[in-house]
Formats: sequence, structure tokens, C-alpha cells
Amino acid sequence: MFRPMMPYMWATMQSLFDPDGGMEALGPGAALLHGHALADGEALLQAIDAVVADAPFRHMVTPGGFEMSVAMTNCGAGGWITDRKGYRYTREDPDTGRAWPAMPPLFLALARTAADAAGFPGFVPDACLINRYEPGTRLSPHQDKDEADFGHPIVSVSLGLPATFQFGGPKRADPMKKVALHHGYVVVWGGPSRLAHHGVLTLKSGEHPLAGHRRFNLTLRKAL
Ligand code: MD3
Ligand code: FE
Repeated sequence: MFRPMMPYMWATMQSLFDPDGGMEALGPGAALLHGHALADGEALLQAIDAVVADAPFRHMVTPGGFEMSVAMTNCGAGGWITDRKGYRYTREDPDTGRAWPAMPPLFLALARTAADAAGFPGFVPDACLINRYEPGTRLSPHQDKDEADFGHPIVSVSLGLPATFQFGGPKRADPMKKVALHHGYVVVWGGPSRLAHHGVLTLKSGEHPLAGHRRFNLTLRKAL
């Protein structure tokens, strides 16, 4: 009898057969590295817990006054925030008045190796936004334009429950493609894909062995 595999089992098997994870082009300058973060899954989740002990997750408010369904926090020299005044990077956490927690060395190393593999050598991020999704939450399509220099790529790391990610082109009306982002997947967005519109569809319920009913996403950026 055919028994469908859970997505994380498939990702685990892929990594066993192909420890480098295999690379798939999603668009010009955009590379999906299957399982690049798989071996570090538990350590990454522990590092997130340590950041959150110092800078708790919170639901930020958009300039238009809407509370975001995705909970966020940051680590690194800079952190991305939104409030009624707008979107921007700050050096202090507005909720605690302290500097954002330091970037864990594991985050730096992972961003560097992923960017190297995708053809953006020597990437050194100074900001990491940590997004937490629970079933029913989503991130509507947007562009990431708050960083000082779009010449640097963005490295994203997916952990926990899978999500359907959608991405288009530089214009809002450009057609969107969908791609499933599983635990351990890393995507590097550089070159012409850096200003692509993108979003995350409503998270479906489920249970991940390491992350429970949650999805986490790290976006590592050179923002300042
Ligand atoms: C394509 N995060 O934090 S990661 C964000 O899964 C964000 O939480 C999503 O969009 C998430 O801004 C998507 C993939 C991603 C991140 C940044 C990009 C794709 C991107 C920047 C430019 C183009
Ligand atoms: Fe984004």
C-alpha cells in the first residue's frame, strides 16, 4: 500500500542522498538550496529561543494601523520594525529600549555559505528578521525596500511547518509563481530577483517534530 511521506521525511531523505542539498534556480539571481539548514535545525531553533528571551516576539502595526498576523523579532546590529510612523531599521528594540540581541554566529555562517553557493561570495549580514507563523497567519505580497543597498542579496531560512511562498517580479502586476518552503530550505535572493514581489499564503495547520504548530523564517540582510 502506498503511504504518503510527511514533507520533513522527504527533506531528510533528500539530504541523506545529497548532503549539499541540491540547488534549484527560482528566477534570475534567486536560488533555492534544498536542506541547506537541515543539519542545523535544532541549533537554529535553540538560537531563536535565546534571541526571544531577550527580544520577545511581538505583533507589529503597519503604517495603515493593521496589526500583522505574523509575530516578529530581530537580532543583529539592525532590526526591521513597522509602526504608525513607517517601516525602518533601528539599532534598538522599541519594546525593550535595548540594542537588538547579537546575531548568533550560526546565523552568520549559514548566510555566508548559502550566499557563496548561490554566487554572492563574502555575504556578511548585519540584520536578521525572525518571523513566526502559526496556522491561519499570512504575509501579504510586498517588496523588501527598506535596506540601504539592494546590491546585497537576502538569505532566507525556513524552519518548522511548510508554507507556500509566492513570488513575482519587480512590478506588482507581474505573474506570481508558487513554491513550497520546507524545514531546512534556504533561499538566496539577489540580482534582479532582489526586488521581486513576494508573500506567504495562509499557513495550514500541522505539527512539526521540532517546531510544533509553528513556522519560523529568518531573513538575513545587509540592511544598514
Ligand atoms: C524575495 N519573509 O521577512 S522569506 C520578509 O517566509 C519576508 O517569512 C517571508 O518576505 C517569510 O520580508 C519570505 C523569502 C524572501 C525574503 C526576502 C525576499 C523572499 C524575497 C526579498 C526579495 C525577494
Ligand atoms: Fe519580504
